[in-house]
Amino acid sequence: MANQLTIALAKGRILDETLPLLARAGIEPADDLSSSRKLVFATSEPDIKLVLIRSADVPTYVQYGAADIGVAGKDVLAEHGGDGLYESVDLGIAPCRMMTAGFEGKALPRFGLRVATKYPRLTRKFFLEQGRQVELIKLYGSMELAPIVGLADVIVDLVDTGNTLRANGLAPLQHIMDISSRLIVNRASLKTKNEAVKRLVERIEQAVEGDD
Ligand code: PRT
Ligand code: MG
Repeated sequence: MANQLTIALAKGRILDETLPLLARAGIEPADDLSSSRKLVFATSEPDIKLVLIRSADVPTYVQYGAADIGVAGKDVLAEHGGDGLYESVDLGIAPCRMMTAGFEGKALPRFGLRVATKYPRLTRKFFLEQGRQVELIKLYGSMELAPIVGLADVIVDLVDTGNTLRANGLAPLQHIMDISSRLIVNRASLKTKNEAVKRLVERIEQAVEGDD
């Protein structure tokens, strides 16, 4: 239906900050998202539904139009590459930094540096721009463990307070990029559902602006 919109939301920390924002935009889920096992939720708006998926899957759902709109971290978006997506508002949600990290003061090999990360594409690009070819080790979580057990020389991970690195005897080394969550829109929906999409994006924009 031309005016039915689906919003893809990531479970976890982004969701906790997105729900109040959506509520301010007048969109409230019909059930309690945190206690329900459902994946699709009706909302207070008859034409808007929510799907709840893993953070790294949000760009893919929106790219293929399975969701018209989504909320995802810039880290996940940049790693995905952004095909088929229009990146709209910076929601300012879940801010952090993408950094390289490792043991402070430890000499690193000039060649064959081993880097463990959840973000292979961004990591390769970052080191290539520095003229370094690295050996990438793809992990799905707990990157901090890799240097400790000798799996990698350094990691590329997100840093907020720095507590996780410190607790594991590691330090942030190089800043790669600032991260926050963004509203993304399927490029085809922007055309086929232009009015409805525009209205929804504007409501969310206003909710962000009224945030302070
Ligand atoms: O659980 P799943 O694998 O599905 O996804 P996920 O673990 O990526 O989801 P979740 O809920 O953790 O949310 C991830 C998104 O939140 C990321 O894509 C970022 O855009 C955003 N975000 C913001 C963060 C952090 N801050 C953050 N600090 N995601 C993860 N962290 C982790 C970091 O990886 C490290 O382990 O927190 C630890 C560091 O925090 P500090 O405060 O100790 O420095
Ligand atoms: Mg997690």
